[in-house]
Amino acid sequence: MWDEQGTQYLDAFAGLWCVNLGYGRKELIDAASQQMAQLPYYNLFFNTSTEPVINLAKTLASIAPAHINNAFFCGSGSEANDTVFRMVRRYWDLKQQPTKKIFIGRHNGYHGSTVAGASLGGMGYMHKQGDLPINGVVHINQPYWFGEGGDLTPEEFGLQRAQELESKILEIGADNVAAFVAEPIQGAGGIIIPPSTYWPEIQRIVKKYNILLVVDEVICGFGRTGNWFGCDTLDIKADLMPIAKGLSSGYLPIGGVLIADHVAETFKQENSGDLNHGFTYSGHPVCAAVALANVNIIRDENIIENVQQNTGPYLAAQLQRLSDHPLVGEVRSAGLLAAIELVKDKTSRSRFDSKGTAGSSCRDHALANGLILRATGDTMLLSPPLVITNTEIDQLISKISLALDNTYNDLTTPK
Ligand code: PXG
Repeated sequence: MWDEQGTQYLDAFAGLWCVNLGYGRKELIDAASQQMAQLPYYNLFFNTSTEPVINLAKTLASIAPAHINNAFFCGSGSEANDTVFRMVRRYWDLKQQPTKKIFIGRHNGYHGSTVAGASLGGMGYMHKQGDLPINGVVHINQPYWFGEGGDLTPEEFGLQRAQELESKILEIGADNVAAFVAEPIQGAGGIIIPPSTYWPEIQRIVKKYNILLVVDEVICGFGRTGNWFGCDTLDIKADLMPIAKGLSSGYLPIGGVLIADHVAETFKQENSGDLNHGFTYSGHPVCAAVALANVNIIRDENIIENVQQNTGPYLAAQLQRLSDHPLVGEVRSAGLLAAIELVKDKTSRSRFDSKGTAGSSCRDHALANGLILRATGDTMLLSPPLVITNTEIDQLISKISLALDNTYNDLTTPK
């Protein structure tokens, strides 16, 4: 990318976790203009559909886990989570279990900025505005070992945090709980990769208490973690998967919810009636055409295999070399999603302060050095386009090294 002065940047954040094919892919631009010329708009409401939407749905069914073969389309990740909210409650009504209405999300989870999305998410700074969360949404703690694990091993901690779900269900009563909602790996919250014990235990619990499992794939989906979905990487069987961002590489706004067969069947049964939900731009044909072209390129150019076998492991190995840096408490990654924790003391994992000074200083030094990344507190976040090469990863690492050195100097030089 180049700014208005012509300064060049490496965008190691892919716009906002989304420009997975990188900027300037002609095929995506052509897909948009061709569809625009052929049919710029038609709705999906009255038993009608359009070709790009039908083909996109078919293609998504072919790449999603085997038990997922239906899609609902909308305009964004937030709308996808609002759709989940309405769909899940309607599902339990149709199942004759109308008391199952409460959603359990996680503190520091992110599911969007609409009323339902921000409520399902657990961002305190969002909840403070507008009296959120709305009724019927509660939260448990996150599986963030580095920040909150204390003296427990990651495995012990992962189990403990997963078991908070069971305690919460017992407190509310399983007959009142509709769904558990979580990202496979938290994105905006700080690229938090749960300990290996976490997801197996969560899945045991949702099964035991007959709770739907909503796995938000808005960031993890479409190759980010080295498989089509975060669910594939972490071996999670979801009932509903919100998607957006990498679905179109951000070229046009489109989101959706991928729906497991047993849930979709409930809505298709005779006497179920319509789910009275949808948006003017649900399955917008131009957005769908671009999404379809995007998914086809990811598949035909073996981009996911390359992330899994080449660039992902290469990034992990290069990041590992930064762990000796005095500021670095941990590096972690899954595919091309990576975090660097900045600390004052490596052993106790303590921070310089609670204001995220180290993180924002590192981000500013990186930017001054031509590298775009994001800081959440003192956690540096990387989510480069999936087409990044190993040579570009070398450039990324040398720019981060310099930013770390400059940050360390700032923090340790007496003023
Ligand atoms: N779910 C997840 C997991 C997300 O990351 C959304 C839903 C909402 O998608 P839309 O398309 O409505 O924005 C997201 C979005 C950040 C940041 O600061 C992250 C997102 C959005 C804005 C800022 O990292 N993620």
